[in-house]
Amino acid sequence: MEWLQKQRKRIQNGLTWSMQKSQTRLGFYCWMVFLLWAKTIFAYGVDFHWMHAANPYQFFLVLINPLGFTFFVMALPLFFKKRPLFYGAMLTLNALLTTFLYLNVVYYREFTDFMSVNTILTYSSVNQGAKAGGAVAFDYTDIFFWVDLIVILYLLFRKKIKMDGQKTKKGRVALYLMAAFTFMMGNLVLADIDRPQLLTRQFDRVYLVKYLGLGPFMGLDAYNTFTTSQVRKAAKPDELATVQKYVNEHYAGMNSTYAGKAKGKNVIVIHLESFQQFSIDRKVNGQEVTPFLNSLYHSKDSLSFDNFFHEVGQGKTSDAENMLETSTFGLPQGSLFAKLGNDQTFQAMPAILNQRAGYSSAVFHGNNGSFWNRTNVYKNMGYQNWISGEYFDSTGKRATAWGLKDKLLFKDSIPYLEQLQHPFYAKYLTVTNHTPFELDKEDQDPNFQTSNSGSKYIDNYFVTNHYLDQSIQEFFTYLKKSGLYDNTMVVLYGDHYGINNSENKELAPLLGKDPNQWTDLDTENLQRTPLIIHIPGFQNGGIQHTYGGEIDVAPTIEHLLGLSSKRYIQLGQDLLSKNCSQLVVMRNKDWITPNYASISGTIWNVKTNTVVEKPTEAQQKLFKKLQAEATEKLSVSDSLNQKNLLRFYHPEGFKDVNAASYDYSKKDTLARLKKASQISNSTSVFSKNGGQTTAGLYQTNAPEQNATDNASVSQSNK
Ligand code: GP9
Ligand code: MN
Repeated sequence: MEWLQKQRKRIQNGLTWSMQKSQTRLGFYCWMVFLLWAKTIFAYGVDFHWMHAANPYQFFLVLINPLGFTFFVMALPLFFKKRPLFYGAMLTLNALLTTFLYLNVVYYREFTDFMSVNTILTYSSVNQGAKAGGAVAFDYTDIFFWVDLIVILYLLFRKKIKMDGQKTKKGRVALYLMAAFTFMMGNLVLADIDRPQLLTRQFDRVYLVKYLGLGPFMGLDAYNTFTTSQVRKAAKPDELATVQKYVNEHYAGMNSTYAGKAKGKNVIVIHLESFQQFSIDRKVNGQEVTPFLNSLYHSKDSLSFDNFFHEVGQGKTSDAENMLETSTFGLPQGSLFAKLGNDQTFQAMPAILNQRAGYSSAVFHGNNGSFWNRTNVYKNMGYQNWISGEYFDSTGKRATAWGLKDKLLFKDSIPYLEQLQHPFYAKYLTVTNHTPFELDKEDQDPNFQTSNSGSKYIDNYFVTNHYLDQSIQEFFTYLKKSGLYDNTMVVLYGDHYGINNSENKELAPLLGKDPNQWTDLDTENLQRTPLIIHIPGFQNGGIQHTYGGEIDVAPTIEHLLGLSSKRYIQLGQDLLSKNCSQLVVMRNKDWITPNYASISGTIWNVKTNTVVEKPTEAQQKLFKKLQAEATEKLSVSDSLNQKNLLRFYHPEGFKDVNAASYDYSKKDTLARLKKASQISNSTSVFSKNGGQTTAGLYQTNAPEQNATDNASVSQSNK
């Protein structure tokens, strides 16, 4: 009893104290900031799952990030002299910021993503507005967002909070604003320590909110949207003519030895995260790091490339994806997916293959759907299914920091893969071989002993390489058992480097090189990633030495499928074509050919690994020409993408993709796949297997496999 009274007294004292404090304008201002901060943190925790903050440092940033912005915005009414104006503006701003927060809460519940300026402006077209509206998920805890406003209004009305007539001095308000701004900048610096290049790369809306808060994210997004829309507004249809001319002049044609050799087959693209060519055929402690990939690489059924380069910029994985899907480059800065992906017109592989040859399509990936803005981009590319991290059980040891472990991704994807109608175009984005290449002991092969290089990245890298290799092998075993293998072309490629230049000293001896003799060309040579196009039964494969890059994959695949790429705006060339130029252009304007390379303006002789010190006149002319070609290729791509010129281009037989017609929610996807499998001429593996799942055929030695209770389409089909 006594205790209760004590507590009551305490609460009363607290209330009196806060009432006193709120009687001044400064006190009222602080209270407002505190309330908005508390509401934001509440939303962060309850609805946004702390934006997947992974360590105390990130949690700290999450806790402080609403402060700078809120202090800044709420200080503005302090400039007002009149009492009603000051209090009115304070309440209005609180209501506006709360509405903004609350809209994001509701949106996030449906889409696991934050609203961008674009989603607000084009809500109905991009995100199936009607459906989204119908699906709005309210929760009883939502009252928390509004209760403070009601209470304050009541207290003001009952004069429990008296309106302070004393105006705050202008200089003082300016000081508050400056302090708040400095706080925001400090926040940015702290964020950049944990996630360098946060602003330039702009990975993901969830990341930006985690590090900077909702307000600054919205400001940044508004700025991006504005600059992009300015560039696009200025663009004219005839600018497309320059691009078209370039494409016509550079079309390399098909090679009849290979054209159509995979016609009608399913296509599975396996994106080997951070996997570099030097790991192929690499032995560590006398043991192959990736024995299965090596066997694919050397198979007679594979067209394998040993001079294939990644060409990504800051958009890393997303740039690689963009190149493979569209045969155009990423942007000079940042990620095209993140910056332009919301409303970009794509004429990409899933739509092309669907419209030309009736392919269904899906992407499988174990990370959040929103990462790299994939959910919006995939809709604009015409992907029918986006099976992202939200579909899988990624709890406990089933995931690394980058999402579901590869062995589990492949296994848990089967209930969806087996439902796809044939032919299909499916993409798997692996993640376990991602820096820092950490893998739980239980997942490591006890029979594989990694290097002892002096760099933990390199030693870890081989471990995750080996894990990736095993996961691919398990997947291939399933493909064979399920019968998918024989009618499927599998394209495997490494998206970009995994080992940073800072590790080259430790890497050199493993590659049989002297670290002291390491050159810039050696670094450039490391930018090779594997490209293996495996066509079961082909028998006419072998290792191709053609120089090429990620930009060239789409036309190569199209031609293998017997579809000419000539009518599309694609900047790459079929790597199997006899006319392939073999000039590989990097995103930073460097380039490499079978004979020469330009690295930061210095020309290297590729064959001798030396700088071309005194070029002959003919050489000078050649280098100038090659540089001009490289620069032109990039600028054509940038003009095309930044101005969104494809919206003016209508290739023969190509219908614009309607992003609004795709729904990636798990519920809708399950229903859609199930429905397709029920029609009498269904061609899915599931249907061919007599309406039975083939998931039981999948074998993995992943120790976490049984911890899953994934809802499978197959089960819901029974
Ligand atoms: C995340 C994965 C990694 O989903 O694709 O992207 P990256 O960091 O390699 O660009
Ligand atoms: Mn990547």
